[in-house]
Amino acid sequence: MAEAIPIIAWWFIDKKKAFETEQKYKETNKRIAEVILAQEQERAARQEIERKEEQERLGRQEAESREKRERLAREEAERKEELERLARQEAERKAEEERLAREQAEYKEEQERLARREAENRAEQEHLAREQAEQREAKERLARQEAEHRLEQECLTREQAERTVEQERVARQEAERKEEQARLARDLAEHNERLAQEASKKERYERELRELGVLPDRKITDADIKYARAVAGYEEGCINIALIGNRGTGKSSLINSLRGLSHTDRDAAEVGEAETTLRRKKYKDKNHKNVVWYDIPGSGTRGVSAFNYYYNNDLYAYDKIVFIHSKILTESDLRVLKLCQYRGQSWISVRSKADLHIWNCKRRMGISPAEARQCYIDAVRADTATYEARSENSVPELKLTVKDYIVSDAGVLQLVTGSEPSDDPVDQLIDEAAFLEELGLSP
Ligand SMILES: Nc1nc2c(ncn2[C@@H]2O[C@H](COP(=O)(O)OP(=O)(O)O)[C@@H](O)[C@H]2O)c(=O)[nH]1
Ligand SMILES: [Mg+2]
Repeated sequence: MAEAIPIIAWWFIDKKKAFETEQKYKETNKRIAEVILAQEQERAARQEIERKEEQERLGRQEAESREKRERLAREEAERKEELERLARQEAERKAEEERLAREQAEYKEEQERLARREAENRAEQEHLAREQAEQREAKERLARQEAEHRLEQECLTREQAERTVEQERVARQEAERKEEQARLARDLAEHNERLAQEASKKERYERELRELGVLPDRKITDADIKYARAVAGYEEGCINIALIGNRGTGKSSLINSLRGLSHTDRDAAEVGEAETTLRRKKYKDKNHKNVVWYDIPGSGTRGVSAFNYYYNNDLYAYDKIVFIHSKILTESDLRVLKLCQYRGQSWISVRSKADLHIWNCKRRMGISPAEARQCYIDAVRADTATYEARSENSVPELKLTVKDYIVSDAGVLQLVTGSEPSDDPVDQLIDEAAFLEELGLSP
């Protein structure tokens, strides 16, 4: 309770203070209201003055306003006019602007069109440039391709040419090889042919030699020759000439004529059909001191080989053999001559008794002596031609070239002694001069 007393005291104090404050406040408000009222009256009086001044001012203002309104009306009219003008101007300006805008738009459009054209042109140009570039590129590519192609072609051509050259070289080599082979084959064939020819020739040669009677074991030695010469009375430094031929062919008669002797001369050889001596006889020659004559009877016969006849009669001993015959040469006769040739011995063939044969010819054929002479010469020449034909198959070494000297003992004697020639064609000389020349006895 003690505590509640101060609180109530405080509460009364407070209440008193509030009351006093409110009283103060009411008095203030009353004074304020009085002041405000005085002020309000004063303000109303002032407002009345002001209202009168205002009315006056308003009257003035009204006049000014009227004046102003008239002025404004005027101004309004002017302004309207001005506005209209401006509107017109505006309209014109707008029209102008529109026109300008249109022009601008057109211009713009034109510009755009031009720009488009330009762009199109540019695009076109670019396109063209691209196309040109492409074309150029294509051209360059083509040119490159062409160059490559040309290069390739050149390369191919070169290769082709090289191939051709190579082929030609190979062909040439092949041809040369073939030619070489052919040449070798030819050489071989020729060689073989030569060998065959040589073999055949050797065979022929050996056969011919066999036919002649020349055998490998039968050789004529130097000693044989020396002995035969000693037996025959061979004279060194002279030409020792043997006349061979069958009996009765005229050997003895011809030796007499060659020595310049007639049959009746003391030194003359015995002549005649009856002469049967088979011995060899030697005759010296007074007219030709370097010649010695030998009369060798008989000749090769059918049963005796040429070699045997040649060997048996020591024919190898003489420097020259004169084969006398008065008819065509037989095979045996030719073999004897071949043997002389084989031995490298000098020989000649003489057809004797020309006068006798011509006279016989004249008588047998009933022709003139001159005709008979020519007829006989032709017949002998024809015979001579057959000798070569008959030895045609002989090897070259044994081929005979027979020159038959047609002579008569009288003709030879006439030449050797230098006696008068006969007018009778039967006795006229034929080969006598050539015969003597061949013997080295030219007058
Ligand atoms: N008409 C003629 N007869 C000749 C000739 N040669 C030789 N006779 C003859 O022929 C024969 C024989 O001659 P001969 O010389 O003894 O021959 P040989 O045996 O070879 O010696 C003889 O009667 C000769 O008179 C000639 O040239 N003319
Ligand atoms: Mg005789």
